[in-house]
This record gives sequence, C-alpha cells and structure tokens, in this order.
Amino acid sequence: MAAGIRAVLEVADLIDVVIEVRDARVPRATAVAGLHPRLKRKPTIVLLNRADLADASATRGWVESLKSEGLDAFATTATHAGTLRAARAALLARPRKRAVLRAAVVGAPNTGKSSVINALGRRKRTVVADRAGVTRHAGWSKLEAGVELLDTPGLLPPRVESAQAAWQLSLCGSLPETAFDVEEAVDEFARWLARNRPRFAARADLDAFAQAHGMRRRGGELDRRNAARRFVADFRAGDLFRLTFESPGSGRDSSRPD
Ligand SMILES: Nc1nc2c(ncn2[C@@H]2O[C@H](COP(=O)(O)OP(=O)(O)OP(=O)(O)O)[C@@H](O)[C@H]2O)c(=O)[nH]1
Ligand SMILES: [Mg+2]
Repeated sequence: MAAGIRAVLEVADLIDVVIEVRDARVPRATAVAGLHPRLKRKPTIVLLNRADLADASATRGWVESLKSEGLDAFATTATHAGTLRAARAALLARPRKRAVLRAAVVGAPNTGKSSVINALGRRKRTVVADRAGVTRHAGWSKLEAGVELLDTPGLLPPRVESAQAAWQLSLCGSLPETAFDVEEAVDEFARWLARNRPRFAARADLDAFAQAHGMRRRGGELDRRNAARRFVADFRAGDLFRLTFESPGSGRDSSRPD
C-alpha cells in the first residue's frame, strides 16, 4: 500500500480537506489519515462508512466521540447516496483559500472510498468492487464547479497493530485474501463473539455452519474451509448480523496519536 500514501503525499500541498473513509465496524483499525504528518494537519471529515453493517448505537457513540475531539464525523452508507447528504454539505461549506476546493478521499483498502466519490457526485465515476486493492492510482474528478475529489488507493499502517485487528480487518475485507487464513479468521471471530456477543456466537461455529449448508467433502467430513469462505462472504454482504468490533472508549481517539 506504499503506492497509496505516495500518491497522496505527492499532491499533499494541493489538498485543502481530507475525507477519511473508515469502516464503521473497525473505526480505529481503519483510521489511516493520521499516519502521515502532512495529512494529519489537514482539516478532516471522517466518514464511518458501511454504517448499514455496523451496530447503530455503537456508530452513534463513535460519531459523538470523534466530534468531541473536534473532527467532523458522519455515519454513511456509500451504497445509499442519500446518507452522504450531510457530509457533502459539510464539505461544500468549507472555507476556500483557492478558486478550487480540493479534497482527498483516503482510507484503508476497501472501506468504500470510490463508492463515496460516486455517492457524493450522485453518479458512477470510479470503479468499485468488493475486494481490497481495486483503486490502484490516485485520480481527480470534479464534484461540481470549483470542487474536486481525489480518489486514492487504500492505505494501511506499515504494521497492523494486533493480531485481533488483523483478523477483524480481514473479515471486513480491508486486508487482501492472501494475508490471512480464512478458517483461522472465522475461528478467532467465533471465540471473540463467545466473549463479547454471546447471542451471535453459535452463528460463527464453522462445523454448525457447514452442517446447516450441507457442505461436506467427498469423504463425508464437514468442509470447514468452504464453510469459512461462505461465512465471510455472507458476513461482508451483511446477511448475518450487524456488528461493531471496536468501541469508542473514553477520551481521545487513540488512532490519531499526537
Ligand atoms: N454494505 C455496504 N457496502 C458498501 C458501502 N460502501 C461501499 N460498499 C461496497 O464495498 C465494496 C468496496 O467499495 P469500493 O468503493 O470499491 O472501496 P474502496 O475503498 O474504493 O476500495 P479500494 O480502492 O480497493 O481500496 C463495494 O462492493 C461497494 O459496493 C456501504 O456503505 N455499505
Ligand atoms: Mg477504490
């Protein structure tokens, strides 16, 4: 993802506003705008995107917490353009130092950056797909007269903070498929659910999931690997349950250390 940060930094002087797209289910692990001092200093609008897949009250808590730190924060679902209305208004209301207001849309891979650009412009301009690493090059597009948006490739911290953050990012689609073992990620998830959301725990039991879907190998044993793939696809599509992994906690957003 080094290309991602390079692409943004090359034009950092031109950028008036950063629109940071986070995944509302992992708002701390997908906070990347603070990674580089040149981006961190810019006025920032934080979008907690994929709000449709996150726990609604947790998202409200995150929005409040980010606002209390002085950040402009909005819950959005980029696949529903209407949810971007308030964020769009906040962007257009920004004071303008130059004739053109330029905003860079940055975020971890697959958080919905390109979808946000399409939704802000209320039309399809950029390619979106449900896997990390789709946008490979930064590209400007005009939102309206005098306002331009920069789509950027996904950024990740050089080192993902913890093993827990890694499997959570994997499940949410922000780490490439090759970066994790799908079966292990679902098993970790099942253990996390048992501790934190016991009412959902049985849903992530791979044996039970394979059994329920009739997924067996030729010899007759349960096909846990295929079950894990199907489970992850269902989870990403929002077919299982809404869930937020990280709670805002108290005080500052630790993802934006000084
Ligand atoms: N459920 C849901 N899906 C979304 C939302 N926003 C985007 N998506 C989907 O998420 C997938 C990734 O969206 P993109 O816009 O390509 O994400 P990106 O951040 O540009 O991805 P990269 O360029 O690969 O870093 C697509 O399948 C989108 O349709 C959302 O708010 N809710
Ligand atoms: Mg993209």
